[in-house]
Amino acid sequence: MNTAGKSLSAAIMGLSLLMSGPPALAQAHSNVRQPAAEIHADVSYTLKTDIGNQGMTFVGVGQSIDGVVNPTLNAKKGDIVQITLIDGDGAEHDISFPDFNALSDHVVGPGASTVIVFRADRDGSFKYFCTLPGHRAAGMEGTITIGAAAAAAAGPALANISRNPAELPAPIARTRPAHVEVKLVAEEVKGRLADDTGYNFWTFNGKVPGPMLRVRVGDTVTLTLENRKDSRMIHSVDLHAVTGPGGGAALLQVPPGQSKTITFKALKPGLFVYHCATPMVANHIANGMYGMILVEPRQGLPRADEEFYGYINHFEERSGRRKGCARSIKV
Ligand SMILES: [Cu+2]
Repeated sequence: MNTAGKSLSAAIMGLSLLMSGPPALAQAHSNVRQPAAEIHADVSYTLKTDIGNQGMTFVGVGQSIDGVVNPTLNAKKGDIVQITLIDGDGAEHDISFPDFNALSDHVVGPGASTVIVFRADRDGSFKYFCTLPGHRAAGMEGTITIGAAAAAAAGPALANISRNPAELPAPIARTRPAHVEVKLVAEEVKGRLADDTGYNFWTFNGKVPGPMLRVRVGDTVTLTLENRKDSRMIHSVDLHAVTGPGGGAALLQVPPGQSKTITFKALKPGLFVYHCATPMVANHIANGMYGMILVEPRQGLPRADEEFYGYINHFEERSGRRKGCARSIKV
């Protein structure tokens, strides 16, 4: 995710050669300064234009805004803000911060760039956009927040809900079946999907994927699913290692604030998925409710130097101009 723009690093390194001064309009306002070498910017951002399936947009390059569409820029009151605009699509564009009388030169042609510098002399949230006819309406608009508004917009830091791939149970050393107890907790948690973007994940045990379960053929497994009191949804578990109805899901539909338990015998060796199987099932899975159960064969598995556990999933942020909500999800 957010890989767009990374290939531009070479282009950015060469930017000092390409810097052009602000246009005539800018010189009419003392607020806007020529980006001469002696000016020290307190905050600098690079934006690259893009025309794609989200319409026309600015895409952040580098720092915390890398790959973010129409990113919210932040500065403190009094900061000298430097904006570098790169033409990423070849069409003609510019960038304007009208509240600070800052308007860039036009950029035309792939890789062309320009720089504007202005002083953020007021607190608040202000728009930036491309002034070419129709471009703002097509999506080239974002926000810069200055001062207290910036702190409020940033909000509390969002937790990383990704499970550490090194977090998995050790290989099973015993040679006889055992009775194994497993507890899963359905938790709906707001976590970090990308910089500046939170998402309400539905999880097993607070992380995605859910914990890896590890048993041996012949083991008897007692599995308890608790659904936290603050959940909004019913949740369940369907283990593909379980041959009973719905892989256990028929007995494990758990309303918020309750727990249910099943007992099953691990009959077949293999690596099986488990997931929430509460309608709409695909929604519960896409929101993070999946994991794996490894049923080791009687003789165990060949030794490995290292073991890792993970899933690849894919979230797409389609919100474009309205960052902060990821709407369309594929797993
Ligand atoms: Cu669920």
